[in-house]
Amino acid sequence: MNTGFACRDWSRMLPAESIDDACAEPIDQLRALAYRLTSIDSGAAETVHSVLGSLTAPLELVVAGRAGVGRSSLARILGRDDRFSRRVVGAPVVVTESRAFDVPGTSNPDLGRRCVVYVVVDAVRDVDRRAIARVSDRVVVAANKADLFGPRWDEALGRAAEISETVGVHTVPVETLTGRGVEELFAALGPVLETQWWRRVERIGPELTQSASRNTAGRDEIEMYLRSDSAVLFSAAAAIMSPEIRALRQGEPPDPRTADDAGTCSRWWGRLVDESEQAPQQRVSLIRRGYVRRWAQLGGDRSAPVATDE
Ligand SMILES: Nc1nc2c(ncn2[C@@H]2O[C@H](COP(=O)(O)OP(=O)(O)OP(=O)(O)O)[C@@H](O)[C@H]2O)c(=O)[nH]1
Ligand SMILES: [Mg+2]
Repeated sequence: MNTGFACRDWSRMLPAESIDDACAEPIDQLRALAYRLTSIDSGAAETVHSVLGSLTAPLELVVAGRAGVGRSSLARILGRDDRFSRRVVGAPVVVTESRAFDVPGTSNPDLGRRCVVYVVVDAVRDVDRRAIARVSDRVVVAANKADLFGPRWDEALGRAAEISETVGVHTVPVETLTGRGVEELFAALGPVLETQWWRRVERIGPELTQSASRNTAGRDEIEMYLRSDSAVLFSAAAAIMSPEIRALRQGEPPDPRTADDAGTCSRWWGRLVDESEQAPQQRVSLIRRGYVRRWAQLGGDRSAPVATDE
């Protein structure tokens, strides 16, 4: 799904019109690495193939909630809509429905690492709050049966805003009977699915590093790849898309258009590496490294380096 809005922050590292365009070169480079490794180190080649496979594996979206809230109706609508037959950078979106939460005598379902549409009707119970909190980085709440909130859509929007306030998660009113609100739900789900996809990209560096330590024959090729602009910028784009980084980005300098801008960005993130103890350091340093690469790509003067790369 080429949602294109809200979460275009990957373009700070991989400037492009669309997420598919942004990722085409990094994915080609991974394919080229797999090809080079085939004749040298089949174990390492297999790791790269499996990393590539993870990027196009289905992204699961599970519709969850208590019994009778409209899970089946909503899963049907989402599953049938052709916006969902599109892909997130090659990964198809697959809609499933979970067992009901809060059924006496049964345990609540485990939503795993999937993206979630959590359906509530009017009352939000503790069980809903707990379930939503557990998946808060990858969920949109659907306040279904909006027709029951009142005859006017304003009332549904107001109620959804109240629910959002209570659960701390984007909440969209929907009416699965009529399809009303589904458009807005799709719009809210795009960034959630894309964010989850970028988490796959975040696994590439660690997987390849591990493979390099195991597979001696392919080690040089893998390490050379990991140092390349393509690999650094792909990982940095993934780091910048991670929800864990969001709060830290307050006051970040604007999108870099010149080498100077990129230098400013790299110094800004460099200070976070030094100063902030709570910051997810690995992501922060990846982002800083990404800006150093952008600085060089934008024509930064290498004889007066903005910052070291490692
Ligand atoms: N008024 C109203 N009723 C709805 C709406 N959406 C679903 N329903 C009704 O709610 C009931 C439950 O809908 P389902 O889609 O079966 O909900 P579910 O969560 O899958 O239910 P179980 O599988 O039985 O737990 C059905 O009678 C639907 O017709 C809606 O937008 N407005
Ligand atoms: Mg059902």
